[in-house]
Amino acid sequence: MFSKILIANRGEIALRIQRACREMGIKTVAVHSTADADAMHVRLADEAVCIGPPSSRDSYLNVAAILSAATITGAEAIHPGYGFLSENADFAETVEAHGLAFIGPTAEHIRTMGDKITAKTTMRALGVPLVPGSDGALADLNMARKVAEEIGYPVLIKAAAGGGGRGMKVAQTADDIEEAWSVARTEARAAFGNDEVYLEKYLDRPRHIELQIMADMHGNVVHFGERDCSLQRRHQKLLEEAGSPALEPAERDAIGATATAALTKLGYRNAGTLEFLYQDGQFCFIEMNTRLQVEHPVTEMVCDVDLVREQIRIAAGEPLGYTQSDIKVSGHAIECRINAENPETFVPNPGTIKVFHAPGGLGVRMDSAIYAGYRVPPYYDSMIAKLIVHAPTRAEAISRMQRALDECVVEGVQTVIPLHRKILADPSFQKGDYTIHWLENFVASQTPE
Ligand code: MV4
Repeated sequence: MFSKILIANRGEIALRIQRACREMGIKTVAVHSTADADAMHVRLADEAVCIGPPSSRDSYLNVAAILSAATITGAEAIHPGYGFLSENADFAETVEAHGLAFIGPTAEHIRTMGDKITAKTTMRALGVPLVPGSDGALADLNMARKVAEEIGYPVLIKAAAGGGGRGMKVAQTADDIEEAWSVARTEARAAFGNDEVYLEKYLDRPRHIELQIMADMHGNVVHFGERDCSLQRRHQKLLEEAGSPALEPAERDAIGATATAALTKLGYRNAGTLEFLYQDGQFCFIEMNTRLQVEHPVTEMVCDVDLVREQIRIAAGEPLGYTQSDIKVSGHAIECRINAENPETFVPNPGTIKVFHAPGGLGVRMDSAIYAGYRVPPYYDSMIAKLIVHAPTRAEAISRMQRALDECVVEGVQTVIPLHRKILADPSFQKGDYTIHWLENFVASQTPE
């Protein structure tokens, strides 16, 4: 097992990883920008190294500075957290070339899944169900027309280098295809420097359901059930649940068996998430995330597992030590992301936290790196806390989350807590009756001109 790990991240996820390390008797190295000198992840680490100025590009994305910090502190492994360098194949490769363990998949698997076309081609060959669409990249507009005619409109043109909704255009009818083709390509070239695009049947009211996978380096692959992440606005998730209110346990078992068989054949290792669109009882794979995700705690709560501990054990070469039948999904978990934003306009609202009181009690977990007096810097993501609850049933989890939000006090910056209260009180949310479009419509209905 490692004796020292460098955590190449900040905020709540840096603390989350430190907690796992501490329980495993592993020393931690924090890295930080000058803007984060007073951050909790710096205070609580065994050692801390300043790696650059506030801009992420010069600090949390500064590969040379991070590797130097690992070398001078004698760290044996690097955990990238989420965001920043977590899905950068070149970084993973460089870390390993320096003789350190990258706590994540191989650079090759990160690269494969980073290209959405290669990801789909790979998953198709492994028997994972996909959205009907082009078999690989579109060579030209004529090919786009031909595939669209075959599968039927509406269709969606997506960037191979995409993800997060950028470089994506719908064509409702054949009249729109030329425009969608050229706009998607132009956006993709501008955003990613790669104008390769592909085409899919447009699903009009799907849910976003993702499956948590964990694979060791000895050929063992398991899944920890699904998360429903449909409640998002402009591709920013706001509230996530495990399990999905739309799934029967038998559907989970079936897609889980397909996914674990596929990743076993692929030789995948460490944590991964398969993203599906789920509509009319069908799962359609769209993308794979090769990192630990923000919303991993809801899975931890229902499966009673420490996913970061598992990642670290796997990276150190340990076998999983259990099989799929040992994993039970029990009860229901909900996560509310607490962002320092105006709850109506979503404009970030950095500033000093004047008062902070974290909720507690049975089945309540608050993952956060804020404290009273902490200054939320303007340079990074606006998420300042994740409030997670676990209860025997979904209805009880909703009540528990409402109670926990009532206990939560954050003064000094605006937060999205008032929006969470409204969502949790809404009858269609309470029925679990929502798609990926629900939140945008809900927000619009709450703010009449
Ligand atoms: C889709 C889709 C409908 N049909 N693909 C958006 C981001 C990218 N990860 C995939 N996305 C979508 N792909 C087909 N064939 C709708 C979306 C989509 C979406 C997906 C998941 C969560 C939120 C979303 C919001 C808008 C659109």
